[in-house]
Amino acid sequence: MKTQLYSFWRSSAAFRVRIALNLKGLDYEVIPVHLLKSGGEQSSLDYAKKNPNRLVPLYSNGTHTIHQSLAIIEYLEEIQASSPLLPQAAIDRAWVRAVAMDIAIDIHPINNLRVLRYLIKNLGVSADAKEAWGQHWMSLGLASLEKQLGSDSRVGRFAYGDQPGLIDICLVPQIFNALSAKMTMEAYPTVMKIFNECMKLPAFIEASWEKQIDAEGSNSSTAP
Ligand SMILES: N[C@@H](CCC(=O)N[C@@H](CS)C(=O)NCC(=O)O)C(=O)O
Repeated sequence: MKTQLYSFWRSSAAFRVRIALNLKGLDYEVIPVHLLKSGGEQSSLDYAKKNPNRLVPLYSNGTHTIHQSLAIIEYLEEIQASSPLLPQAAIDRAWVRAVAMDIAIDIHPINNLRVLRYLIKNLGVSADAKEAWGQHWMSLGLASLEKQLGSDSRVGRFAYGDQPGLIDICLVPQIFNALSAKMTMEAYPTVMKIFNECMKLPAFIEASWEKQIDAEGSNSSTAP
């Protein structure tokens, strides 16, 4: 049975998994979950039965499901050895995981849709203040990333050497979000160099927002 990925075109976490599946050359079917329509399909009873966290992505191998993008990607790494996403040496694997977590765990969740919604609906925050919130946390995270990647000898064409891996998988969707939030990126030359290298590869291009079957156009105001 073909594996399935519950995904939303602008979801950063789903985007990560789409890139990993493409890099691994694994076939999969995308099941769109619209995060905004009718209050968000992720909150429907049907979806919540599949994933009580009410978030995308959700991966299914036909028998079992896995949530959490990083867990899905580690699973893909274990079942498909080709195109490794993690380095060989334990110390390097730890570094790659740490930098990937900086993005996926420290930067991304603070700007998630439900967090932004809570700011506006429950705390009465204005649209401008919400935007400032997003830019503040993203720029803090990106500055730290730039420092780390700009000074580490393990960085090559990609974040670790000359093959794309876990850091790149997390970095590219975050840059899509930053660009969409109209952030200026001059302060992050290493990050942007890596981003531009990644975006030359079909695995990243095919996983990107506008290539998704549920894409609605880049002017859409949907949050990531
Ligand atoms: N830590 C989770 C994060 C998943 C997540 O935050 N998904 C977002 C889209 S990027 C979502 O489904 N948001 C829906 C909502 O906030 O209601 C992962 O890495 O999979």
